[in-house]
Amino acid sequence: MNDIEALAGTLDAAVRDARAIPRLTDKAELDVDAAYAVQRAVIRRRVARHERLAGVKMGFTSKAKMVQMGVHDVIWGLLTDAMLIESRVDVGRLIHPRIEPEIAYLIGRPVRSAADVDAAVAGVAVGFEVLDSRYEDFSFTLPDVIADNASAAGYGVGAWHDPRDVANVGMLMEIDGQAVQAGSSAAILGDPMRSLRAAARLAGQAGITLEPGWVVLAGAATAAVPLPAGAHVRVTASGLGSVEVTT
Ligand code: OOG
Ligand code: MG
Repeated sequence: MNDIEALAGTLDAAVRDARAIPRLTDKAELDVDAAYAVQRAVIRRRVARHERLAGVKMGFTSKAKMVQMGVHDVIWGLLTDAMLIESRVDVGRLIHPRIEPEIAYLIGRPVRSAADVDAAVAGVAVGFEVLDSRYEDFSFTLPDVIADNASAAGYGVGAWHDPRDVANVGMLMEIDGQAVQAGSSAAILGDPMRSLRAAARLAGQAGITLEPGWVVLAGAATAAVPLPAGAHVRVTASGLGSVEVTT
């Protein structure tokens, strides 16, 4: 087994056991390219367990997230169907979950490069992402978080709307009726469409086609907050309605 597979196995076990591990970079030398190779190997393990690829998530596309996590480059990861949250998520199976508000795009036609993507958008929705870093203290370097599939744990989307300009819509996240984060979609690279184009470019460069039915999460507009058990979370984006999840 080479290092990439061994590191992927460590991360995959951390997900399945819901147990935090030390950062990979504490022991291994890991550059960004190797980190994406580990991420792909983690995903291959999930696919081997019959999970299906369901989309792409972008990370650190807003200042709020970069500042919160101390990481200053845009990253991406892959979503699988097993990560989709319909209305409830069992946080007992996660290590130290957080939740954040997202703008989600629905892909309607195969996208092989950024040039294809504008015409391929079939819908836009408000969404949320549940994050769960597999690292102790939710603390990592850039290669660590890339290898860990950008902390992806789960995601949910509200009703799809016809493609429209969402460059600057107000976003609100409430837990048990209390506002915990508020912001604008403009925090996402000035316009979440820019993040979608970046997703198409990065996936294309990696030889991954965005398939019809896939979801692209453009990245959180605000910092993430801890997601406790017994919580009711609502994320609203003006003009896009809201999406709710209980724990
Ligand atoms: C990494 C994932 C970042 C986003 O929307 O910016 C992300 C993390 O914060 O643990 O999903
Ligand atoms: Mg996110």
